[in-house]
Amino acid sequence: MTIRASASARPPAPNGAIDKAESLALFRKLILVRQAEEAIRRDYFNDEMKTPVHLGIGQEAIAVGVCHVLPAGAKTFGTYRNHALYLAMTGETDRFFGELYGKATGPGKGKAGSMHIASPEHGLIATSAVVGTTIPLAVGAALANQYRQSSEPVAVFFGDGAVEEGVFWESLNFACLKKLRVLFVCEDNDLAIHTPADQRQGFKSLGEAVAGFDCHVESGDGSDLSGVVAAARRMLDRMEKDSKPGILHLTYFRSLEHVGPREDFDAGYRRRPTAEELERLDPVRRFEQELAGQGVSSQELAAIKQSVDDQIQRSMRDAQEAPFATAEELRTDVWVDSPSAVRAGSGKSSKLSFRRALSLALEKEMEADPSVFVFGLDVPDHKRIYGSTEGLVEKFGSRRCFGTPLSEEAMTGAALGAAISGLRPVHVHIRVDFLLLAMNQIANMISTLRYMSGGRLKIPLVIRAVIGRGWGQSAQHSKSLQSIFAHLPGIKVVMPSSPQDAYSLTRAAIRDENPVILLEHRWLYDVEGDVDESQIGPIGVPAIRRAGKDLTVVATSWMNVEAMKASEVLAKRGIELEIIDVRTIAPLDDALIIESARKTKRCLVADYDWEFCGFSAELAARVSAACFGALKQPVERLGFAPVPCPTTRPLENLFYPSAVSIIRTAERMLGLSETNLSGESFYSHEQRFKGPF
Ligand SMILES: Cc1ncc(C[n+]2csc(CCOP(=O)(O)OP(=O)(O)O)c2C)c(N)n1
Ligand SMILES: [Mg+2]
Repeated sequence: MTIRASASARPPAPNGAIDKAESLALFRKLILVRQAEEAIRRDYFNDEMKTPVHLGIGQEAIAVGVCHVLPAGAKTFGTYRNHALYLAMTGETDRFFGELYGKATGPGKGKAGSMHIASPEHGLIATSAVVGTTIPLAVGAALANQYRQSSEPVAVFFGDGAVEEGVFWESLNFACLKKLRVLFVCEDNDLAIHTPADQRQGFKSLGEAVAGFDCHVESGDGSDLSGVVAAARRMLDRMEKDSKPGILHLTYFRSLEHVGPREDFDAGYRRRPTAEELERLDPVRRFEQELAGQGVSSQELAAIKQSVDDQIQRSMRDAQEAPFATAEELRTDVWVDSPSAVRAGSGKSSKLSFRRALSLALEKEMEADPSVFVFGLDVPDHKRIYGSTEGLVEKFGSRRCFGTPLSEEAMTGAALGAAISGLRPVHVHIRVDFLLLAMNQIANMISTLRYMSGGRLKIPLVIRAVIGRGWGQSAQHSKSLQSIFAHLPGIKVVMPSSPQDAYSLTRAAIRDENPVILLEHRWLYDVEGDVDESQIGPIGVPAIRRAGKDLTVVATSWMNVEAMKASEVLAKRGIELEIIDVRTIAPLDDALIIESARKTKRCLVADYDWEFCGFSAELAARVSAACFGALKQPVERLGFAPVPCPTTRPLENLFYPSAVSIIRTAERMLGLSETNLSGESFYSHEQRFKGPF
């Protein structure tokens, strides 16, 4: 599917040297990058290009040289300093300048700008303004290649600053462990913004620092284009023969300020280079000299420069005149618009536990689609995430069901990389709390990538995470965080509360073309219920768990169990609660809830999360606005106490909202006296739930 103009189908000359025709092709790419960036510099002060530009003048040879030798169709990933990579991979300037001027003609329709520009159809899959963030995506893309038994490499470009990020080491570790063909290209200018490496790094060189990893390593001069080409070729050869990651560590000198069009040698953080250094470290001058040595005339070079300049000027003019995205474009490209998978049940059902419903859903989807795989920390061990991944490794093998290192960010990035490479990963976490370590990937990448790609990328990725409770789970093993995840655009957040939903919504989540986070309450795992195995979905629709006329109780996750118990108690007094299970937190379809609140004229939101800035506030606001005249009193909310979850049971029981708090709130809302609860046996899962955890 690649249309990469720069792909080199040419084999190297027999002695490994670059012949004249290849040199001229390389020169054209090099000069395209240089002249495009010089043009940006000149035009930037006109204030029409409203995007931060991280220019890479002096750095061009690295992307140009490496991309030149990548096989056609190979995927690449980059950073915010990505103009060279974009132009080397695409060879085109129309869409490039369209994006820089923020126009609808850009590959991201102006939603990406310079820092996030990419062109997946040319093999540049994603770039990112957050340092190190695309590194695990490349690992995921390489995992997808290995999964499909392809030996194609994936290249990721990053600066010397990125090797200080944990995600670099996590990604390298996993790539080495799995022997993935990832080419890690470190573009080293010794600076991260204005701070030199010796003030940031506790190691002498990257080569020494990675010495213990099972990968190929080579360092070189990134200003020397033919040297870069040769080194990249050597590295790809080694990776082809001995399947392992490769690290290409290339030094270079960048002449301009960190961001923007100016020189800043007088700013005090670095010295002005000498004329000799400038000559030696400028890849264009250096390559021109080499070409002269090969007998290329200055007229030939001038002709190439002129033709490149014509291309750039034309593209800039067109981009300046191109339209901006229309207002409708603001809200497009968040979701893949295809409807969520839905299949009606057959009416036949059998009793299953919530945990078995989960494992069966995974099994069915893995059977149905070979691109589905399930992975995560401890997924295939003997406990199998409380049995929810039972049987998968036996049935599908370790290619499709495997454990991971403790690397939440990198593994989430890898899942994303695999998803945008056409696989359907299901990434499992034994606690929601640990997802916070993956928040960079979730909030900065999974949530944004489709939008910034102008709708080109889709992310069929499922993240399953367990909500812990009881037995001293306390502050760091008990979060649910649906409000936080739902706050991020582009991510579906689903909270099944019955075995049927655990089954049907998991199957639908795996079939969804959008990223879905499934939050599963640990106590629900033992709940048994009828499951119709034919039913898939629906994601995005709440369910009435109990019909009633007096008060609408809208519940999430475990709060459905508490609400049902409350309804049994109140029914004895003739009070009928209508209980609605939200099921899908985002995107929220509130129609059923609003209809119910209009009918009962009272609404209580019982959310399994904190109240402050929480989902319950969102729902209360919506119901209040939609049912303003119909409500007999303000919407009420129940949620966690505004403290971290305590360990000791007496305090923990006060922390969580419960059937009792629902009953007391309902009584107050309905103007009833307090029911005597002394004869009631409240279902306490605590009594059934035995440690050690
Ligand atoms: C995770 C993260 N932290 C901080 C920043 C702010 N920042 C932007 S660029 C940069 C320096 C990165 O240096 P390097 O990786 O060497 O790339 P270079 O700019 O030299 O190309 C920093 C710290 C960021 N974008 N992302
Ligand atoms: Mg740097």
